Amino acid sequence: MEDQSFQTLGEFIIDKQEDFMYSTGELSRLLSAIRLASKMVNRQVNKAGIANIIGKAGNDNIQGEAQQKLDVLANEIFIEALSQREVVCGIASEENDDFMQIRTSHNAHLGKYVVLIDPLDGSSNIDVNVSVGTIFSIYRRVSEPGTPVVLEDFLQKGVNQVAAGYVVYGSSTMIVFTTGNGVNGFTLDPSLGTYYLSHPNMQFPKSGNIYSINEGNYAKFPQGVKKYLKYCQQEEGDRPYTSRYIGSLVSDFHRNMIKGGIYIYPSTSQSPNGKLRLLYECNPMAFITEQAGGKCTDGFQRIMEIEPTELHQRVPFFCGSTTMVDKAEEFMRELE
Ligand code: P6P
Repeated sequence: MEDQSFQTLGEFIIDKQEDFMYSTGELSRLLSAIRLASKMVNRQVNKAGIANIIGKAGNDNIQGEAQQKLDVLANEIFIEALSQREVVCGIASEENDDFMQIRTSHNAHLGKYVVLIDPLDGSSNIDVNVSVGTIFSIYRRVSEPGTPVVLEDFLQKGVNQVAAGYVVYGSSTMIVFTTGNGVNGFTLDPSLGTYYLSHPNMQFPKSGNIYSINEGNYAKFPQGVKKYLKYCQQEEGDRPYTSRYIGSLVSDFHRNMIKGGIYIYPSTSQSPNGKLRLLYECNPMAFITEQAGGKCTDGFQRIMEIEPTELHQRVPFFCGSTTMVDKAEEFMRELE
C-alpha cells in the first residue's frame, strides 16, 4: 500500500509558496502546469514503442492521427500547458528556432515569467527504450510588463533563474526542481497520477567515483580533459573510477547527483563550444547542481555567470561533485 505519509507535489508547492521570491501564486501555477504536462508526456513516452509499431502500419497511429515525433509532441504538450495558466508571457524551446509570444485570454502579454525548455532531451534514446527527460528554466521577464517579450527576456544569465528542474522518464518518472531553496525530487505513482516527495533536500556528494563522458570523442578532446580521464583511470587511492554514460543528460546527471560523480561534455576540435545548450540545458542543470552543493562550469568559469548571446548557443559543460570538477578544472587550466 502506498505510504500516504509522503507529501504530494501539489501540497509541497502550496506549502513552499511563501518561499518563492516575488511569488503571488503565479510561480505555483506555473509549476503546476509543468507537473500536468510531464504526466501527459510520460504517458506518451511509456507507450512510444507501441505507437511506433502502430505508426509503421502506414504512418498513422491508432487514432488515425498522423504519427508525430515524440519530441515535437512533447513540445506541443508543454507549450499548451504553460500557455493555459496566464502566467507565462514567452517560451523558448529547443524545438523552435525563435522564441514564442504567449498571450493571455485577453490577448495581452500579462504573464510575469518566461520559460526555456528542452521538451524531450535525449529523444533519440526512445527507440532503444533508454530514459529520456525534460529540462526547464524559469525567469521573470525583464522587459516592460504588458508588452510583447523580447530576446533580452531570454538572454539572461543563469544566476537570474527563479526556478529550474527536470523530469526523468526512467524506471520511474520523477520531477526534480529548485526555486532557490534547495533541491527536491518527486516520484510519480502512475496508478494515482500523483507525484510524491521521495527525495527531499537532494545533495550532490562532495566527491564521487563516477565519470560520465562520451569517450568516443577522446581524440578530439582538449588536453586537460584527456589528462583528467587518465587521472580517473589510474590505479591509486579510490581510483580507477567507474565510467557510466547513458547518453541522456538528465539520466547521467540524476545518477551522479545521487551517487556522486562528474558529467563532462567538453569542447572538441569539431565542436569548439561542445554540444549542450546554455539556456535550456546547462543553466537549469547548473542551478540544480549549485543548490544541491555541487559545481558546474565550462571548465574555467561558472556556467550561471556566462552572459548569453544567442538563444541556442552551446557551451562546454563540467558538472557534478565539487572535488571532481575542481580536479578537472585544475588540468584544464594547466593545459589550456
Ligand atoms: P553524444 C542528448 O542528445 C544530449 O543532448 C544529452 O542528453 C546527452 O548527454 C548528449 O546529448 C549525448 O551526446 O554526442 O555523446 O551522443
